[in-house]
Amino acid sequence: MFEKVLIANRGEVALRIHRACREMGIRTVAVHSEADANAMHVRLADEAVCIGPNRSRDSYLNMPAIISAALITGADAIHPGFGFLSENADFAEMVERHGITFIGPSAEQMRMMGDKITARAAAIKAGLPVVPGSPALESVEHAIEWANKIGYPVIIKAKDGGGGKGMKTAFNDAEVKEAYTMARAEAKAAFSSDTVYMEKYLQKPRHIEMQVLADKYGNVVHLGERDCSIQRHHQKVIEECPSPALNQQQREEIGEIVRTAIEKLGYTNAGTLEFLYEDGKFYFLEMNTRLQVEHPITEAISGIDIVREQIRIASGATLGYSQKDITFSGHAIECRINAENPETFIPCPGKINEWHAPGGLGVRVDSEIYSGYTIPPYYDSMIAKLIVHGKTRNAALMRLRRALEEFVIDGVQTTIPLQQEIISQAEFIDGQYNIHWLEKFLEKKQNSKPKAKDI
Ligand code: MV4
Repeated sequence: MFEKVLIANRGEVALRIHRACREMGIRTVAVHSEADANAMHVRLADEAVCIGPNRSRDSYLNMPAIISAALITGADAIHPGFGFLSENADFAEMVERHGITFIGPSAEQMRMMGDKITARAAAIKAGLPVVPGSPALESVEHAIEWANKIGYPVIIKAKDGGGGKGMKTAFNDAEVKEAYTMARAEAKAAFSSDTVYMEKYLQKPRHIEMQVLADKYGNVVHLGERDCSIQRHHQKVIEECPSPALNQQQREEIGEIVRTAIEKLGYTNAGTLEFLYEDGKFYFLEMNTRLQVEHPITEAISGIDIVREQIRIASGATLGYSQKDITFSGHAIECRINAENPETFIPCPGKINEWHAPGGLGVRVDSEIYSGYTIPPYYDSMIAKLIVHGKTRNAALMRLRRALEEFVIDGVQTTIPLQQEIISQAEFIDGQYNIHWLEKFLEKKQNSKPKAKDI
């Protein structure tokens, strides 16, 4: 097992990784920007190294600085967390070249899944149900030809896409022409490549993802699904598991399909397969080759510490259990609490005057925040994750309502009022929502507000 792990991240996930390491008797090295010198994970880590100025590209994305910090402190492994360098295959390769273990899949696997076109091809080969789609589109004519082969509506996506950038829908030939040009231009601006491809556009799907764990010896398990359909502008707001849309048979079926696909792919460490789910069918979209923000809800219902498993797998340990040993109990829901105005979503960094996190049975709060902490303006606005677990979905919902009510955050605005509103809506309570539900709800709210001329 590793003796010392460097945590190449900040915020709550840095603390999450520190906690897993300490429980395994592993020492930790925190790396931080100048703005994060007083962060909780820096205080708790056994050692800390300042790796650069405030901007992410000068610090948390600064590969030579991070690898130097690992070499100087004698760390044997690096955990990248999520965001930043977590899905950067070049970084994983560079880490390994310096004799340090990258806690994650191989650079080769990361590269294959990072390119949406090769990921789709690999998924098809591995037997996953994939949305009907095209190879790389060579021209407008080629795009129109494929749109007619697939059938309208279609969506054009960037091969290196993420967060919805470079994504355009089209409902007829004329729209394909425009969507193709726009998608390429957006992809070129946002990513290094302007290569785009096409898929059948699903109009009212849910976003359901599957968590997997795989060791280096071909042992693979899935840890069930998470329903992440409650989102706005590609930012998840509430996640839950199990999905209210699936029954036990569907869950076991997709679980086994995913498990054998991961076996065939030879993928290792933790990963998440994203699907759209519509009319009882799953459609693979892409795979995330990292730990995800919402991993704690899976931990709640499976009892498995996913970060601990990532570290064990990277160190060469065997999983030590198989699918039949995994049992799920109850229901879990997570709220991502952001320091933002709950109506405009404008980030609200600043000083936390008072902080009281909820507690009690079935309540977990993952956060780096403490009273007197100042949220720097340079990074993501997520400041806490509230995770509740109950025997049934209704019990989890009641517990979430209670925990949100108990939360005291004074000094900055947060998304808590919005989350309280969402969980009191009939559609949410009934589990009847798709990926568009939250944005439609917010639109309705905006339209029902009195306008200046009406007052
Ligand atoms: C889609 C889709 C409908 N049909 N693909 C958005 C981000 C990227 N990861 C994939 N996305 C979508 N791909 C097909 N063929 C709808 C979306 C989509 C979406 C997906 C998951 C969660 C929220 C979403 C919000 C808008 C669009």
